[in-house]
Order: sequence, then structure tokens, then C-alpha cells
Amino acid sequence: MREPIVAVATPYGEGAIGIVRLSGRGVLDIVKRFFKTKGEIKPRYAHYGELYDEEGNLLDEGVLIYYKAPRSYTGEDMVELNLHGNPAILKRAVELFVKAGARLAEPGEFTKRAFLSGKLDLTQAEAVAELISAKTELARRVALKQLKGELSKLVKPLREKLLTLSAYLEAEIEFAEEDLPTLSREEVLKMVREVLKGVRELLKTARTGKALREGIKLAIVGRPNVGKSSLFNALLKEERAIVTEIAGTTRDYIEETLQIKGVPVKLVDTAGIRETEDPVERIGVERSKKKLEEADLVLFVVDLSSPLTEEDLKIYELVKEKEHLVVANKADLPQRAELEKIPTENIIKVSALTGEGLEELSERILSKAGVQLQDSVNVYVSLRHEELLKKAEAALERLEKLYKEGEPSPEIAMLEVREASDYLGEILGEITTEELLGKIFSTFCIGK
Ligand SMILES: Nc1nc2c(ncn2[C@@H]2O[C@H](COP(=O)(O)OP(=O)(O)OP(=O)(O)O)[C@@H](O)[C@H]2O)c(=O)[nH]1
Ligand SMILES: [Mg+2]
Repeated sequence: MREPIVAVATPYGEGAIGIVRLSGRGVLDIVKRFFKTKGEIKPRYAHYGELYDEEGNLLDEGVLIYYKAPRSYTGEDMVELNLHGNPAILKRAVELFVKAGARLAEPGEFTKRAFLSGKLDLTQAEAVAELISAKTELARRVALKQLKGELSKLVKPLREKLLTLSAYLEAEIEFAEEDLPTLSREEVLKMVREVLKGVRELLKTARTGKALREGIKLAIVGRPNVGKSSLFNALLKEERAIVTEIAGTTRDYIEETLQIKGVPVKLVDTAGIRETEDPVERIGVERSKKKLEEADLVLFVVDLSSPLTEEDLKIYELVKEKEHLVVANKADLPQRAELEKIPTENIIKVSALTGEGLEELSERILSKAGVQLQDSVNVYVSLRHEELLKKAEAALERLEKLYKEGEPSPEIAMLEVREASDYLGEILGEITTEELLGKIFSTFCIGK
């Protein structure tokens, strides 16, 4: 068992309950020095008691739960002390336990220990953080599936297939003279292709995975008065931004979050882009351009009811470099805009006033952002998984090529098999470095 660590596991602030968590060697003894209960403390029982400081002054009353190793979250001895949710009380409790020999936990250290004790694999440990930060019902569901091991269930068999293959190659290398069973070229190719197929299936989920975890950054841009703020409000279903018939109403950008079919979206309304002498508006226009740059997807709004202007076309020059949709707004009025002047397929007619076309716009936003939601898919890989899957894919493609072109030497084939299987192993955390773990767990908050 590792050295004892302690942290407050509940958010900072006032609450009915605040929890101090400890894990590691001797944590029950540490807590028992200050927390007095009647009778023997049994694992997994709630024990009412009183918390005293070093001088014997009563600090608080609360409930202690003791988890005996290995039946705990971290796999070590753990104590969770439920006190009143007052930051001053919790801070005092932590100080007492530190004086008694515990160390302050690092971010994610409890979950890291759970991983190190084999309670969770790395994809599951990552899912803990994702579950806590999930912004929508769908994101929560996906994180929970990963926590329950759904991603591992898909990756593990792929890696096992490669390990089997590598065992055959190993035998060929080691015992070349002996008459051991070997795999034919076709058999190897079949195995490699099966793994490749699985890897590619997972890679297909990466863009959706990113959208679910990070949200889609969506910027509404266009010249003044085309109805950007109206569209912003309509998508948000709330009168959030000021709308007037005066060009230049929106001076600064406004950000809000919403969800489209369970995918979190960060929507930003911007000031209309135009040449202007007004110093305040000029800053606003600069900010609009910055938001345009930062967006994953740009909604370029034009006014369908009036002829396109030079300004529209100039803004389009900026927009077209980005992933974008052209939103021809005010479709409730007669059309006077010559949309053919904007050379793109990505035009959609809507009316922010009547709501016409907004449903379709939502669909197009998701598909433009590469989001593919299917009921049959439970797992959406993260950026870290994607990078490793891509590297595994490349190694498998090289391997496939080797066997398509002839019978490669087992030594050479082995290199690629090892590489691919190591990358898959890194996803699961079966192969890790301290650096990698540091990177993953440092994104957690303390007490997790
Ligand atoms: N008929 C009609 N009018 C609309 C529609 N959308 C917006 N408008 C009107 O167009 C005018 C400008 O709307 P805003 O949403 O303020 O336009 P904006 O692009 O945000 O303008 P700036 O903030 O000045 O850049 C207002 O008078 C709106 O009522 C629409 O779909 N149909
Ligand atoms: Mg506006």
C-alpha cells in the first residue's frame, strides 16, 4: 500500500455535506486519532462520530465510512469522512490528517491509484473525469459506457489478436528449424485485416467523440443587420441578444451554450463586420474576425431579402477558408439575393423570425462538424485514443502491404505487429509511461 493521501472530495463552498477522503497505508489509524466513534469500526458501515482537534476541542460531528483494501475505489485502505460542508471545517480536518502523516493528494491521484491497482484500465480512468464534466445527457451516457469498459471491450480483442500473431512469429524466429505450426500468408492477412477493420471502425467515431467532449465551437458572422442576433436567439430559444433594425446593434460578441441532439455547442454571436470609423464598433469587428478564426464551424449569415453586397462577398473570402455553412436568413420575405454569387453547396435558407429551416440547419451543423450519432454505437474515442489508433492503423497498413507483396521475414513483420499492439496497449494503459499518466491525471481535479 502506498503512502497515505488526503483531499476534500466535494466542491469548494457551503453544502449540506463535505467529504474528506483518504487512501493508503494506515489511513484508518490517522483518522481515528481525531474522529471518535462508539465501538469498533467495521468496513463498509456508516459510523456516526465526533471530530476533535489536537487540543481536544470539538470541531464537527459526522459519519465515517471505512473501506478495507482491496475492496475500495483505489484498491487501498480508504476512509471517507462526511462532515458538514463548510470549507473551514474541511480545511481543518485535512490539516489534522496531514499533521498525522497523510500527504495532500495530487489532482486525480485517487483515480490514478485505482488504475495502478488494476481497478480500472486507462480508458475507464479517463472516463471518470469525462463523466464528471459531461455537459449533456448524451455525453454523460457515453462517458458512463466507457467507465463500464465498453471501449476496452472493443480494443482488447484487437490487441489480443495481434499478440497471438506475434506469438506465431516469435516461434518462427526462435525455432526456425523445428516443425512448428505456422500461419499461412492468407491467414496472417485475414488477421491483420480484421484488426485493421476494428481500428477503422473506432477511428470513425473520433469526430463525434471530440464534439461530445469539447463541444462544437460555432460562430455566427456576417455584415450588420442580416439577422445574426435573431438567429442566435432562435437557436438558443431565448431572447438573449439585443435585436433592432439598426445596423451595428451588436457591439461585442456574446457566447452561450446549447445542445443539438445531445451534442454540446458553444454558440457565439458577433458584431456585424463592416468598415467603420466608430472606434468602439471597430474593436467589435476585430473581435468578430477573431471569433471566426477560432470557430470549428462558421455560420455565415446573409440577408436573402436584399441583394448581396460587396461586404457580403468580402466576408465570404474570410469564411471560405473555414468549415462553414451559408445561412440565407429572412426566407419569409421575397428573395432578392443572388445566391449563385456565393460559389458553394453549403447554402441553407432559414427564417430566424418564423423558425423555418432551423431544424434542417441543426442537422447540417452536426453533419458539417462530422458528428455521426447512431443508437448502435456506444463508444466514441477521444483525441488521445484517435492519435494512437492512427499510429496503429499505419503500422497495420504497412504489415498488410508486406504480406500482400510476398512472404516477409518474420523479424520484419514482427516489428510492425509489435508497434501496432503497443499502440493499442497504450490506449488501455497496459503500456504506459510516468509521463503519460502525469499528463492524463493532471487534468483531473483534486479529490478525484
Ligand atoms: N423578416 C425577417 N426579419 C428578420 C429576420 N431575422 C432578423 N430580422 C430583422 O432584421 C433586423 C436585424 O436583425 P438582427 O438580428 O439585429 O441583425 P444582426 O445581424 O445581429 O445585426 P448587427 O448586430 O447590427 O450586426 C431586425 O429588425 C430583425 O427583426 C427574419 O428571418 N425575417
Ligand atoms: Mg446583432
